Amino acid sequence: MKISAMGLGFLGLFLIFITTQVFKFSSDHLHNQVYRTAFHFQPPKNWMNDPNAPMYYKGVYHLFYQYNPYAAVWGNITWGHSVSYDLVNWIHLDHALYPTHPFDINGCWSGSSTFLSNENPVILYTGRDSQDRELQNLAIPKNSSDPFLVNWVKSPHNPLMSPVDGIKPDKFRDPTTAWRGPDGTWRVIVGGEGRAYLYHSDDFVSWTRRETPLHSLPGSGMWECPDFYPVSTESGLDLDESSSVDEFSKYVLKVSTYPVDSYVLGKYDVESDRLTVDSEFEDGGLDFRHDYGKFYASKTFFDSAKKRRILWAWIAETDTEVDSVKRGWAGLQSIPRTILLSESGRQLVQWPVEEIETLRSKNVSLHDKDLKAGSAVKISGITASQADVEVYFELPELEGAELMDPGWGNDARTICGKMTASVKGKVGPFGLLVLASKDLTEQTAVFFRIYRKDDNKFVVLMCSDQSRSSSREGPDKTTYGAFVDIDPLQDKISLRTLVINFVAKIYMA
Ligand code: DQQ
Repeated sequence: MKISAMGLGFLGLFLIFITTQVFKFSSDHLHNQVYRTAFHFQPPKNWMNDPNAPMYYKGVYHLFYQYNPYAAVWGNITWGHSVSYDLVNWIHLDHALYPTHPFDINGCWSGSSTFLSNENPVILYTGRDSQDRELQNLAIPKNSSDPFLVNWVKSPHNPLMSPVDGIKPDKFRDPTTAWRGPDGTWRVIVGGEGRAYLYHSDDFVSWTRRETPLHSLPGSGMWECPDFYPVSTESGLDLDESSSVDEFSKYVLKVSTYPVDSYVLGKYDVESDRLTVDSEFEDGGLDFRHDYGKFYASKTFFDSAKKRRILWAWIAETDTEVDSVKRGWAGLQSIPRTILLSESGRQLVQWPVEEIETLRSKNVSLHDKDLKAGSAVKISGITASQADVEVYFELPELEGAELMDPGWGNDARTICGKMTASVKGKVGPFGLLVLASKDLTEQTAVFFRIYRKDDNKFVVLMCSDQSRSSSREGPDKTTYGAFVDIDPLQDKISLRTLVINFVAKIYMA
């Protein structure tokens, strides 16, 4: 397998600096299984989906996750639990929550953690009862002096919130981290159909629903795994730090509507509980997403150790159920990412946590490579099935860029699907070929195209073409794409790609 930089159809000069790092393999014998990842989070076996209640407590990072203890398919949902000192190496513990009571007998579904005080973390989660009604429940650590928080006890007051007063019983789930207003009252939101229900409580046990949801958009489907948090241009903010939310800060409301995680930015007034959004979900084609590939049910937490906000998400790898069962596992978690508000305040920016760089070992660099139309530069000396690639493309002139066809609309993914890596253009495609077989019949192209718009501005389209990622029939071969908010006349195009057997995750700086 190899990685190549390609300049298909672009006449001009690129300067590329490539730092390719090969990740060290862990000695864990499971990593010898073909296709298991060595640096994304995975439990030793079986099915995993949403990340739940991530938190940092007494020097330890915790990750809980939706887990089937019996098979590599979704079902019997319990909370798996793992801990880490560095977000890279993980210790797998016993399940934290599993179906035991009428209020969660059909599954312990997603939820979040809240610190009632520094020494007092708790979990709110959704339980499904025998009639598949969704109920919100509380669990507390049995021994909060244990940094691993191994044992959890379900509150005798459960369920705390039930689907009454017109709430659809099977569309009421995934409580967020709660936050406390200056009035001392706790607030939390719960996902519903096209809305985020808002609840208040003074004691964290007795909750009252507010008449007005925190936000709603009729017809937008079930809002799974909502997430609500403040962001700033420079630092991560804790939910309770509402006082530090100034002109450089905003609030994010993220909702997961399968299979996409979208967010809106806005100002939130904690006293009136009013969220005023900058633009609506899917407003004029501007649908902001946490990611444009397989990345779902994401959840953030505030890392009090490094004062940053970290984002996790479930990556459903693209294979078939039959193959998952044969392999014995399904699902991984994204590399955790730090998340901030962009300088412009218009969108979020993310980057893999710095700890991931400790896995870099062998380094291969290429500098000042001139990429001609149809040419490819092979990067040798590495095993490309696991690599961390940084590339910078410098574009000398964009005179010849084609006009973007207005008939194409705003859907980058559709354009990428039409204009695949093998379709020549004026400025692009250029980018990387990863996980390519010797004869290039198998390859995943991560590439850019630059178009001119009517107003003579340029737009940068970024695509990830999986149509040739596998020669097998089963795996999903969707092509993904997004427009990237950079000015190619001013900025170099910089691309970071984390490559593993199953997934290539791409970050733009
Ligand atoms: N997964 C959980 C639900 C959530 C969904 C069930 C999102 O709580 O809405 O496993 O992937």
